[in-house]
Amino acid sequence: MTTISIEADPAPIEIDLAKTAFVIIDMQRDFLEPDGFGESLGNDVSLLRTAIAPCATMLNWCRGNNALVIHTREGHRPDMTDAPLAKVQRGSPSMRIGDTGPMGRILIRGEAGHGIVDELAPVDGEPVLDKPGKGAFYQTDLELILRNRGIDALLVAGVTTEVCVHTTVREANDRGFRCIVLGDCCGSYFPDFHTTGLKMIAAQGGIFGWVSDSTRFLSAAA
Ligand code: TIU
Repeated sequence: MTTISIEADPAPIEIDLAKTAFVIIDMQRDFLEPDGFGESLGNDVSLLRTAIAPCATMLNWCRGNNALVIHTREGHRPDMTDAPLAKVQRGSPSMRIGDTGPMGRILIRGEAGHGIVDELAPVDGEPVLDKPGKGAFYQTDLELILRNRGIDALLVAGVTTEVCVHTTVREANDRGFRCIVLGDCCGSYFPDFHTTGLKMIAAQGGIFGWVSDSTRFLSAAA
């Protein structure tokens, strides 16, 4: 057991590293690179790319210290039987889920755009969860994996802060997991949503969890 105390908002938090997982949400080309789903919705994808380097640093630390790393990807089966019509038809994007773009069919499993960016590519032994929704617990075996490994705290990273990261943190919090969101490892197409999204997590005594960053985590873990 290695217990460390991480500086965080609203207060420092103690975690046992053996009971902690690093969960990286949806760091996929479709969200982070031009010509993917994010851009098809009218977003500037460069805003998310600041999260890549700190996520890579965290990954490196986790791999060197045998911490459980879990990657998620948002996307759908090629036949799209798991894609709600209400999701596919939402808004007026330039391309819809399932349409063919420069990185293959948008948000479809197996396509290049659906894959995780090269800088954060999963390695053997790191579970990769395919999720059809925004939350990483919805219709996945994430909770089973975490319970089987005796995990009670999650270091959470990924995109976007107010959409898939927030949804996942809320789901995890209701299931009794303590979430420490690493702000510099997250990103949003809307900088004010990122800032407010993080504030919402730590407000009211940490209503959804704690907010810290990779620097504060690494100095606590050193
Ligand atoms: N992964 C994730 O956040 N999916 C989204 O669709 N996010 C947006 O901000 N659109």
